[in-house]
Amino acid sequence: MANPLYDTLFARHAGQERPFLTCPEGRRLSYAAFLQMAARIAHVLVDRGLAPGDRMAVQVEKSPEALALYAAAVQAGVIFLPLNTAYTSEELRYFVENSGAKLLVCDSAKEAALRPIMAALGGQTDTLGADGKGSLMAEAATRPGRFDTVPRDRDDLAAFLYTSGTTGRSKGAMLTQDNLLSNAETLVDYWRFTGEDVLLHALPIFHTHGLFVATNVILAVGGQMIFLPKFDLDQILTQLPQATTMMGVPTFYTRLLDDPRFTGDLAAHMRLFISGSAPLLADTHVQFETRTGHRILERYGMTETNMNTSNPYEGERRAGTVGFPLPGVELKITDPETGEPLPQGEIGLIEVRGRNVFKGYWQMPDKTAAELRADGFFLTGDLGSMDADGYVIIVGRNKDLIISGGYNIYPKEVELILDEQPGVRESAVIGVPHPDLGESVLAVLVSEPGATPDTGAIATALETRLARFKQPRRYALIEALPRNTMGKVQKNALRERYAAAFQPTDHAEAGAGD
Ligand code: MCA
Ligand code: AMP
Repeated sequence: MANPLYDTLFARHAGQERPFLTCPEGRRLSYAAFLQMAARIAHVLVDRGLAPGDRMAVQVEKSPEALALYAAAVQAGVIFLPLNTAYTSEELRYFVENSGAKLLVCDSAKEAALRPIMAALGGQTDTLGADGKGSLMAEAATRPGRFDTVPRDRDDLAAFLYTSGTTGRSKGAMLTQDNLLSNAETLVDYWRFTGEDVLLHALPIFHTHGLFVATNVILAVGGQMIFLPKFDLDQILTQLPQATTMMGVPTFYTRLLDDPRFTGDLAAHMRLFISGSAPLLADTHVQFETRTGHRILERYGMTETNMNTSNPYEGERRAGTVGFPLPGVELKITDPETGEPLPQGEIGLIEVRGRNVFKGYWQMPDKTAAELRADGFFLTGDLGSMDADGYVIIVGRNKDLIISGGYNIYPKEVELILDEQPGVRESAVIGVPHPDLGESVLAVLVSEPGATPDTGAIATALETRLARFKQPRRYALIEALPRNTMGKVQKNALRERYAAAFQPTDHAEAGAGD
């Protein structure tokens, strides 16, 4: 095939008037219309000087045009680099600089701040708003609705997704056409997707979950999506009767369960509910089944690997587990110290290998070598075990990661900025249980002698430096951080101490925050 990803997901629907996207305000787009839009955009990318293998950074609100930009990148052989809309200009600067992106497509509201950054790096900027308007689509409107697809190989790169690291600097995970395609095809079979499916899509499209898992699976079968700009409980309840399937992070399910309008009747016609990106509490699984009769299908993945494991479509979906390794994915549990496989039932590091596993981190050979073994096994940083029936259970993380509402936060990145703040001697950032988001961010600060850090002023200072979801929601002042004999901060002790900080009854010691 000339361009396996484009041909399999997109080209096969050319000219088809079947519906592809429905938006809540009533807008509908057929496959034919969507592909024409993508072709027009692909012409603009080429005219902007983008060649196959060049990077295009994209920080735009969710819209059909934003999705067509992804299709256009694949068709033109350009590497697609989607970025969270919550990132500040300062965060964005790093991503475009590190990736060497030649073009940035951003919201017009951010253009004034971002255009100079791109210009200084020798790149160009185009705009695309939530309403589908801006310089990109104005240009695209003047271009032909057909574009000669650029040939690509299965091993060529299709996307960079940045994922944070323990050092605080994000790493660009390089994903090939084959990584994305093989995983989409596996998931279609495993979850029994067909062209009859209508997916209720309320996830952001700048992460693996919403962009690749949800969208690629629907594209692979020629199904439909109800394309919501974001998770909105009222809209979900209104649109659910038209859908057959939904994918979400656990917060979607806890919010649905908290609403009495979400009844068994409303969900009765649904074929499948899927959850991932963060642990689904066994309690949520049970409550959901009690309310609707549906067992949520939980699966487990990562930016670097796409999806690794899934509970079965038929057969028992076991609460508190992430199911079995997917076909084509090898999974082993190893001793974190020695790397040796552990006997069944023991807890160790989860390692995975398969066509789904990425090619490495962009221009970071040392980090790649540290996490991707020469034999192809990737060290996920997740700790888990396998039960006697082969179900994988994730028990924790070896990596210092917080997952809030499905978004990842690496404490080091936040701590480095907190440590610069007046009156702060040192800091420790931890994730503590949160009823809505699963985990939320709490910062523990140690004062400089004689100083009292002003947490209000610190919170303000962080606003321009870090995306809102990474900013601590609570601050606590402490005499000294607990350390072990090696001098390492004992975050477990802090997590225990502040475990109730975000619980509704709030007996927390921590102050200031929401
Ligand atoms: C928004 N805010 C958040 C989050 N989202 N704060 C902490 N954690 C979050 N996840 C902040 C906003 O900045 C704002 O702050 C306030 O919360 C309300 O914003 P709003 O937009 O109304 O938020 P929301 O609609 O309530 O969003 C929560 C959400 C959303 C629905 C859980 O974050 C979401 O859609 N998450 C999905 C993330 C996802 O797709 N992850 C997949 C990663 P303020 O009011 O103070 O200004 S891919 C992955 O992990 C792997 C590969 C996998 O396995 O899938
Ligand atoms: P990311 O690197 O942003 O893609 O986040 C991937 C991480 O999310 C994984 O390494 C896990 O720690 C976590 N994760 C994803 N799915 C699940 C799940 N079903 N249960 C528990 N953790 C999950």
